Amino acid sequence: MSIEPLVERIEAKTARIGVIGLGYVGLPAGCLFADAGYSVTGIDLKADRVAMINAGQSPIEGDEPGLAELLAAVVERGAFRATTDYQTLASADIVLIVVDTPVDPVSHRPHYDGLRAACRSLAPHLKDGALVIIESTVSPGTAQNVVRPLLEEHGGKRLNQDFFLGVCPERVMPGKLIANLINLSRVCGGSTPETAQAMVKLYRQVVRGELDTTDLITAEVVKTAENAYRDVQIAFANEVAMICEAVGADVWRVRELVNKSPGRQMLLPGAGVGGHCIPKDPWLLASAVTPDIPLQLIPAARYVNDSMPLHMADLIVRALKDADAMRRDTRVAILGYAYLENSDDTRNSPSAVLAERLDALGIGYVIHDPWVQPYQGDVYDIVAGCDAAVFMVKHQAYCGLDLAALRAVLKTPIIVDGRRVFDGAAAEAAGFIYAGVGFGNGKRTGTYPKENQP
Ligand code: SAJ
Repeated sequence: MSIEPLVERIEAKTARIGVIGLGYVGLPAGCLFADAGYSVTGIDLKADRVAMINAGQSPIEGDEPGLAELLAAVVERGAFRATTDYQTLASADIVLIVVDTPVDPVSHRPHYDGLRAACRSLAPHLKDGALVIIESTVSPGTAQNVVRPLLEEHGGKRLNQDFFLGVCPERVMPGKLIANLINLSRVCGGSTPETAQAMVKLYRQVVRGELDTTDLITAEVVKTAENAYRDVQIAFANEVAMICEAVGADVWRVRELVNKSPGRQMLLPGAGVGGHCIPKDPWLLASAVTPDIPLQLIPAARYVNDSMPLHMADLIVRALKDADAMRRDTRVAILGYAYLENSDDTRNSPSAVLAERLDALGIGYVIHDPWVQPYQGDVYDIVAGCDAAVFMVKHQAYCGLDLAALRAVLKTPIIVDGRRVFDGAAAEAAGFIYAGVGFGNGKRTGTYPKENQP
C-alpha cells in the first residue's frame, strides 16, 4: 500500500488524528494539531481527565503558558475531543502514541505495560494505511521489537503494507510545553523513507523548528542519547565537585575558569538530578544492548548523580558534628522540594531522596518550597529553631535571603548549600558553618555511599 493517499489527506488537512495518552506531551500535541486544522480525538484511560478536557479545562498541573486557552478554543470549536473509547480510532489516519514509559528503579529496565496496552487496544481498530507515530521516549529497538509485533499480531496487519510506523520523540520541558513543541526541532524516524517524509509534512503544520528525517532506530537513539549526554555532563561536574571538596578548591571558580577554555562547557554541580527525563532516559538507552556490551560511562553517571542527595546528607552530618549539634532533637530545614528551580514539578525530586536518608539517620527535618504545596510559607518561620538550612533547589525566592536574618532564627548557624545559593566565604564571614557541594575548604568531604554502586 502506498502512503501517498495519506500524504494527500495530511496536506488537505482532512486526515483525522488520534492521540493515545493525554498527559503533558499528548494533550498539548493534540491541541496544536487541532488548532492547525485537523480533527483530533484524544484517548485516555482516566475518565475524569477525559471529562475535564471535554469541558475545555486543562488537567495539566503547573503554569503552562498558552495551553489552557488553546485547549478551551479547540474543544469549543469541536476540533478536539477526548474519550476513553479506542473504537473511535477506527477513523484515524494518524495515531500518536504518547504514553508513559517508566524505568524500573532497581533493574533499570523499561516498564512497557502502558505502551503494550495501548498497542493491543489500538491494533484491532487500526485503519488500513494508517500511520502510527511513537512520541514516547523508548529504548532503541522498541518500535521494531515491541510496537510492530503487537500491531501486526493484534490487528492482522503487516508493517509498510497495511500500516506505517514512525518515531518522533518530544523535546518538551515543564513550563514550556507549547513553546517547545512549536519551536524546537524534531526527528522524524520512519519505517520507510516515504513515511519519514510524510511525518515531516504532518509536523510542519505545527513545528517551526527543523524536521530531520531518519529511520526508526536512529530516532530512538537520538532522544535517549541526548538526555544521557546531559546526564553524563552533569555527573562530570558533580565528580569534579567531589574532588574540589577533597583538595580544597572551589568548584564554582574551577568551572568558571574551565569554561574559558575553548570548547568547554562544564555544567553545574548540584544536589542531585531529578525530573521525568534525565534520570530515566540514560537507562532506556543502556537497556537497548545486552550485558555482553558492558557499558561503563552511562551507568556510572547515573550512580554519581543519584549519589548527590546522599552526599548532601553526608555534608549535613559532618556540619552538625562540627557544631556539636547532633542531638536527639536535631532538626534541619530542607529548602526546595521541586526537582528544578522556579518549578512546582517534584518528579524524581532529589530532596525526597535526602529526606529518606535523614529519616534513616534519625535526623529530623522540615521541608519548604515556595512552589510546592504543602511546603509553602515564610522561609524564616520554617527555618526558625532548626540546626541547619539545607538548600536543595536554587529557587529565585532563596537567592535574596538575608544571611543575618537566617543566622538570627537558626538554632545552629549551619548552611548546607547544594546549589551555590550563597557564596561560601560570605556565609562563613557571616558566622555560619558553611558546607557546599564542591566548596572545598578542606574541612569536610563527602563520600559516595557504597550501597549505591552501579
Ligand atoms: N541539573 C544539574 N546540573 C545542571 C543541569 C541540571 O544538577 O547543570 C539538574 C537539575 O537541577 C534537575 C535535573 O538536573 O534536577 C534535570 O534538569 P534539566 O535542566 O535537565 O531539566 P529537565 O529535566 O526538564 O530536562 C529537560 C530535557 N528535555 C527533554 O527531555 C525534552 C533535557 O533534554 C533538556 O536539556 C533540559 O530540559 C533543558 O535543557 O532545560
